[in-house]
Amino acid sequence: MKTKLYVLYGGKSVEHEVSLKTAVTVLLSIDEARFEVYPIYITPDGLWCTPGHLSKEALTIERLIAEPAFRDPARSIGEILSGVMALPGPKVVMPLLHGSNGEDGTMQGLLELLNVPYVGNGVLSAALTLDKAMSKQILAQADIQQTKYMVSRFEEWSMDEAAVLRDVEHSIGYPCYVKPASLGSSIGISRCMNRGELLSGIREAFSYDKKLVIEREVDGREIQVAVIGNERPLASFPGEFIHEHSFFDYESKYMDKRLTMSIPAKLADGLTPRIRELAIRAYQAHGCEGLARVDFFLDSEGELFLNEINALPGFTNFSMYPVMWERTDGTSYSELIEKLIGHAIARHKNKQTLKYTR
Ligand code: G1L
Repeated sequence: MKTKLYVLYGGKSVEHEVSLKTAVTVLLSIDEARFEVYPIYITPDGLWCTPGHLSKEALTIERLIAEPAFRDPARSIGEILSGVMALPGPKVVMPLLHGSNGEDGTMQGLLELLNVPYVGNGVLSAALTLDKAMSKQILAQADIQQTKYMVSRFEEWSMDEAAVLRDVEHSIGYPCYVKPASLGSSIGISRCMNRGELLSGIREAFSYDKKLVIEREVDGREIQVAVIGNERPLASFPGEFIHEHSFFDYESKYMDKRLTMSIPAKLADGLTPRIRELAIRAYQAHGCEGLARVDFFLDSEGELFLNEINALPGFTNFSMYPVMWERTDGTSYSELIEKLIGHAIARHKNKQTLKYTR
């Protein structure tokens, strides 16, 4: 019996469109001889649509969001998923969702409760990697070098703005970046060169989140590593993302055509194995499973700083993560998806062997 693959996409998120694009790419690359594919669309309002089987020939972004079957928002998430899970045969879920209703561990929690295998990180690592402040604590604990940073909460900001500004200037300095702690994309992020910019940057960021991280800029190269696996993760060759501007915004971040990738990145002797090992250490420190992309800065003195770990990296066929694997060991996009599904099923199977009674 073919494995039923449920692909969750769309979602109540600023990255709705990115998710649609990703879903089309993923769906087109699935081997229909091995999987029976059921797309499940989540509308921008967060309504779940009834899954309908869709063959590749019929697939476009327009169809994915306009097909009447997918336009029929069912009554509840529970109803849809419990219906789906009651069907016979092996199943796996692939959540292609970004933002606070999918990437932060809540969707993973729902799938755990349903006891169905799902691709990607579990509850803990999904939640930890989404929260930049938590992630920085984990990295500090693991002794992995990061740029200078501080965390600011809205409560303290609203009590004494001037004190927070002084604190940033004293312990971080300029140029610095102000970021909402828990948004996946570049939304709400500002680069600040002086007090005026810092003030408006902090106000802007607080409109997205009650918690911010403020980081010292590292002037250097951006090096990324793709990591895959559960207990024994593997790291790809480092890749370098070369971009024209000193800061890329939400727009350009996902414009595949503007990306210039150098893989393997040209690095001094000994640095490549060090970066790959650091990426795996960061991955394990967060308890990651399935996959993550680990991003570094390399400054002009050759110092390496871990920038962030991304549990849901860009995942179209032009994105860094799949391309890094292709260049590392020849894994194609569709093979990569099958590997990830394999890790999802292995993790699930492994968990079934645990005892829950004394
Ligand atoms: F399913 C995977 F492989 F775990 C997976 C899921 C989601 C990989 C990458 C992504 N990425 C995204 O969903 C996205 C944030 C790029 C689009 Cl919404």
